[in-house]
Amino acid sequence: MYRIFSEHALRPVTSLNGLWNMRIDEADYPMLIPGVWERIPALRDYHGTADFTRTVEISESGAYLLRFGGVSHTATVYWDDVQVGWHYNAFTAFEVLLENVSAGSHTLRVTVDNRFTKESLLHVPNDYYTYGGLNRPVELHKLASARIERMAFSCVQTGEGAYAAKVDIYVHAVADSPALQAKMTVADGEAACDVPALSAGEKHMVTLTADVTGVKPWDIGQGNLYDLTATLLRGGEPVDDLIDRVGFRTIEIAGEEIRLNGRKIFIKGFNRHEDHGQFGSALSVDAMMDDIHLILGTGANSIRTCHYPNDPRFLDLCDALGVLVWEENHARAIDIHPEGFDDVCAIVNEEMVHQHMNHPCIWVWGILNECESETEFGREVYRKQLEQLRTLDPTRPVTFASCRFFTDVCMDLVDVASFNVYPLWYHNEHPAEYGKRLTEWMDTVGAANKPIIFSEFGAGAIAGYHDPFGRAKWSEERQCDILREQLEAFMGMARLSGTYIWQFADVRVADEWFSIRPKTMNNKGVVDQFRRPKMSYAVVKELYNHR
Ligand code: ADA
Repeated sequence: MYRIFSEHALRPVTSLNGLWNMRIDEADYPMLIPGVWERIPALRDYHGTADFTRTVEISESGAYLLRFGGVSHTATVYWDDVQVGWHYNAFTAFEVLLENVSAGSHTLRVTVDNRFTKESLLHVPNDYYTYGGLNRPVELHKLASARIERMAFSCVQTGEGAYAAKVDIYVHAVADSPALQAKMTVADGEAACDVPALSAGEKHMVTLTADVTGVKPWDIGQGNLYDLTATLLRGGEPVDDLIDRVGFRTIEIAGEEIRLNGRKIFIKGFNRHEDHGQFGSALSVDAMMDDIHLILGTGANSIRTCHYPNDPRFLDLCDALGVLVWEENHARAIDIHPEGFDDVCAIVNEEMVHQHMNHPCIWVWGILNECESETEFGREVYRKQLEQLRTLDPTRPVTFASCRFFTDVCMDLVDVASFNVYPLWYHNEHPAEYGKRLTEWMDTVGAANKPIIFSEFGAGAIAGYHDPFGRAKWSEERQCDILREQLEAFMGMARLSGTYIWQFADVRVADEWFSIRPKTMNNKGVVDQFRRPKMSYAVVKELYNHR
């Protein structure tokens, strides 16, 4: 399912995962969904379109909702050969409302396109791979005349184990709906209010607050979660429901400090792509869990979702295991000038925050990794998107990872200043000297009195390559040397509030990057694409466990 727990006790939800038929150029392939076509050897390098089709049996006529966790990268959805939906970008979910569906057999078809066209502004040839398929779960919901579209949870601490919980409940009238009651329970708190009569299609938001006591805070390694249940009732009879899992914690930026539950913390993280040598971008929950165990095994406490919103099931696991997450929108060093770029980013930003803001693991929102933050044009793009994030979610700090060394003009716009640095890999200045020089400059251009994070650093190693004559670059030994020098330097810098190693695992990259990426992969992982640890895994484990 879309989450690792059931979001509905009342609303009937059917999983549409499983065997679909995929057709490419008159050829038919059985495809297990979630899945990407690159898992079929003959289609490993296929860039194009494919039709994914399955039959859906409807037992009771009425209104239904299709929910796609992610389709890579463009989806056109047909119901009985009538187009009913469209979505761009593989890393956020989307819904399709089906009204007046008759009982019987229906055909669901999704035309998937992973080509790099001029319309594709975010998925471009890049240092990660754009797979093709239904990379996340698919669900069918049976709707009543009114539904809870989503909830937005936040909390303020009022005492030891005591919080004021606030929940915005977004109601959507699927058909004309008489007045209802909305009710919310979380921990030992509950609240209710009236919802006015709504005409079909109308939406209405109500806010409920409740004091909770005796809760265990969510913290690093303490994934204390509580079911948040919202219910719509008519005359005391439940009409619809929505269940989420929330955590009670506080994140605040106090000068140069990042504070979790009032305590200064140091972020020890990894960058992790949704990519696996066996699953492509459609990792199973088991594979996600194994990744988290491997990351926690080094003593790390955080994961950066480079460079796009992650699967909600992965975020659920980070919630449950107490792993801090830097989640960011979908962008990696891309052109921000094309017409429509602002609009497509605004959509991804809204989908990311609306869909993921209740995850306690997310401590910061990021945008536009290594984009044009050194020009006035770029500054306006960053300013607008950071402002959008703050409006969508005033409870979390915002940041972005820059690579505009000594030229960035956006450091004053963020709550946390972050840079991607690669001393001893892309240049030879010693990490301690480079880090000091860069942070001192950052403090003169807007980062002063803010936390600074080095959001990427690392080195490449071809898994299994051991230089017989020394410690050549791309040998595992050299990766150990470089990561050791970087980590010892950066973790010893009082000015830094955190480090994210680039990167957890080797990942596939676009074919166009072959000439600068051996094996057409980004080989800076401390484990290979099948999660086999390199020698550097032990170096990180030694150093991340020191602090
Ligand atoms: C950049 C970028 C990463 C990756 C890295 C590298 O910092 O943000 O996605 O490409 O460089 O491996 O060089």
